[in-house]
Amino acid sequence: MVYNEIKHVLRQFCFEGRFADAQELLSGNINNTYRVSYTQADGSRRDYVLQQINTYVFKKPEEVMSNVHRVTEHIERAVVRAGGDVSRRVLRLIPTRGGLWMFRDDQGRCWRAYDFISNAVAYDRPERPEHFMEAGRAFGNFQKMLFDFPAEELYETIPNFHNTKKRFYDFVAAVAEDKGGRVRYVEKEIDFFFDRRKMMSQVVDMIDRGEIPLRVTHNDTKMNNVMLDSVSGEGLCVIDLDTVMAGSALYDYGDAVRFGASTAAEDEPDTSKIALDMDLFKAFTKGFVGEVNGSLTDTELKMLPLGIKIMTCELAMRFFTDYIDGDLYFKVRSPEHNLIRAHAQMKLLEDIEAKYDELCEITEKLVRE
Ligand code: GN1
Ligand code: MG
Repeated sequence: MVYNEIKHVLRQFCFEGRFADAQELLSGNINNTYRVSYTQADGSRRDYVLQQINTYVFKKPEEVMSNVHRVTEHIERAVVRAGGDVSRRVLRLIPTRGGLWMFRDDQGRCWRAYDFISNAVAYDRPERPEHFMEAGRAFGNFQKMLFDFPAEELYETIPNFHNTKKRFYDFVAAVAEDKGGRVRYVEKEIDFFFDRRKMMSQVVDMIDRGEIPLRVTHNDTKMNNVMLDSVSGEGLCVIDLDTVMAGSALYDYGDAVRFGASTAAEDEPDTSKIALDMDLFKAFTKGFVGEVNGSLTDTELKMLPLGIKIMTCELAMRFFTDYIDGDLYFKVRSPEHNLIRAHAQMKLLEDIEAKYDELCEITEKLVRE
């Protein structure tokens, strides 16, 4: 089955060896991802990642690939300078036989390929706090390696991606339009976002006033977007670079904590199981701050916990807006999936709000260490 979906694409890429096997990887919410294995002349296996880029989400896939190519090259140079292993510490694109980074098939579907990073795992949830500390180090290091990359040269692959003010207007417009006929059932949720409108816009306002800078950021820092060594657990490489563009360091930090320090999955239907795990929060913060301390400004370091609040609220509102729109953006497994996800993020946000002063105190302490 899987093979039938991708067989017309396989011969387009410079994969080495003889095709052996393909399997779909299901953890992403946006692109379709496959792991493909090739048998080498000496009998060993070499694996690649093949992805179909979601062009509803990424309207200009060539620009996505240009960003990914430039950023991975930049990181590769940094890894070489630091004497690291480039086969494991940076994503490496596989070109098409025509020498491009993307193949567009005759149905207009866009494909790209990477080397698969061997003996490494992308966890959906940290199994131990050390895993999450390593993720923090990996995302912090990712930012550090890109501090000298000119942010303004990157394309904005999804315009206004973390512009929470614009996201709020989109939410209001979706409610007014009520495409899916679902609004009358969700009045409480609507109030929830109106109550947090001011809170959500704080980072956008600080950027506009020049109080914090735009940097090259990842913008989708889920724990499963970082590969850890399967034996040592060491953070190796950040993946899923489609949304790398100019953004705020607070958002990268905040989105990672939102996802990885939650006690339950992003779509846990039983909200009583959802809270922010303080040990995981501390572990990530320690790893992240250890890398970026001295590079981020004092204001950025101080405001890190605000990033957690805003990213959680933004995603709750994005899931909710997509539910109202009739599920156009995120892949869903049931008609209520987006609403369940929104409720889960709303519960998580309430817990973050209750713990906020403590989050700020701990962060300040870790910054001073
Ligand atoms: C999407 O592609 P994936 O699953 O890593 C989304 C993120 C959300 C996330 C929530 C391009 O990420 O913004 O935080 O789902 N990516 C895009 O799980 O919208
Ligand atoms: Mg991903």
